[in-house]
Amino acid sequence: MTDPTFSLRSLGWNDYWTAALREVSEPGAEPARVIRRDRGWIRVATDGDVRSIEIAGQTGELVTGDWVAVAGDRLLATLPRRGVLRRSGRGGVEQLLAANVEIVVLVCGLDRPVTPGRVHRGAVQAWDAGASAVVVLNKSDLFENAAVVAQAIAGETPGLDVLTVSSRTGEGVDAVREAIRGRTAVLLGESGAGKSSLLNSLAGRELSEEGAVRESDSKGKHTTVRRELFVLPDDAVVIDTPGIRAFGLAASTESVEAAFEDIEAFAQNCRFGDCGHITEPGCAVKEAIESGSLRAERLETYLGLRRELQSQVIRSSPHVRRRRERKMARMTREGQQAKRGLPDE
Ligand SMILES: Nc1nc2c(ncn2[C@@H]2O[C@H](COP(=O)(O)OP(=O)(O)OP(=O)(O)O)[C@@H](O)[C@H]2O)c(=O)[nH]1
Ligand SMILES: [Mg+2]
Ligand SMILES: [Zn+2]
Repeated sequence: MTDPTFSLRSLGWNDYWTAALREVSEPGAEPARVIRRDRGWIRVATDGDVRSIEIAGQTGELVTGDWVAVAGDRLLATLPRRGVLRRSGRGGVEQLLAANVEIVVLVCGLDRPVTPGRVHRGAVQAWDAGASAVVVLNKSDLFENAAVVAQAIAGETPGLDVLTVSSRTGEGVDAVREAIRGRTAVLLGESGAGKSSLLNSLAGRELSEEGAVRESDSKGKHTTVRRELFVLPDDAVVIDTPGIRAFGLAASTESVEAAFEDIEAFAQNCRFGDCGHITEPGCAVKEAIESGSLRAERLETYLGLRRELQSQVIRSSPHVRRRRERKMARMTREGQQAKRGLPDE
């Protein structure tokens, strides 16, 4: 099958990228967007053309969604990213998922339990990439109480829109189309959740292959095997991704904190600056739960994410571990100085 061709604008090009390209300014430099990454090759779309470019060794970090400058079939440069979606894979090794993403669509299948913790993680991943997030509860045709689940998830994830969709019947798909209009979107979610089906439903034709789920437990069969960028007719770019079974969290502590602003706000009033909100006396977060202004489940999700993040940081490398130990030592020293009323060095 031959690739369709696109204009730069339909690929997401705008003034920001024009300026970024000017910095590269090599004679003959032509902008292109990475639509697929294979071993040793990238597939790029330029203004009106699609071609493969060999990237032997030099650019291990290139991912789908990157903007590059090319000359013929030569790669000249990667334009500085506006953000990159990451996750940590096995052994805490970080993996880049997609670059220059503006909205992450967290697709959940209603034919299996929808867990707020997972939705939270996805949102944190999105925010870490400088993108917004929206939750899509797909397969509403299979489940009568979709609205109830939607309400429950919305309650657990303040600030996130939750859309109820059936990629099969097309119900609710227009709302997704509105949410991603004019932007680069990434579909994230478990295998079998219906990411490719949603993409096809948005496009009105089969762009990406769909696969059946196992009857016994609704598990997907990992039909989509690579991340690939598609251009929709109504002004949106969508990156379909393979479903991941265990998704690790590659995000900064800052973005977890941003996702839980309410808890951070209560924490300002904890007696201890480093309160863990577990058993400490004078914990304002615990008080907020007792008085009913904060839900206990939300604190649990928050503490869980923070624990996970910390253990990942520790696991990831001896270098990071040493840095962390030095930081701990410094904090302890500063704490002692504060107690003794000494000025900072
Ligand atoms: N009833 C119903 N089935 C759906 C819906 N959306 C997807 N499916 C089915 O769910 C199965 C999995 O869909 P896919 O789109 O392949 O799932 P995916 O998330 O892309 O999965 P991976 O590519 O493996 O990550 C297919 O059999 C789809 O036909 C829906 O809204 N309703
Ligand atoms: Mg798929
Ligand atoms: Zn506290």
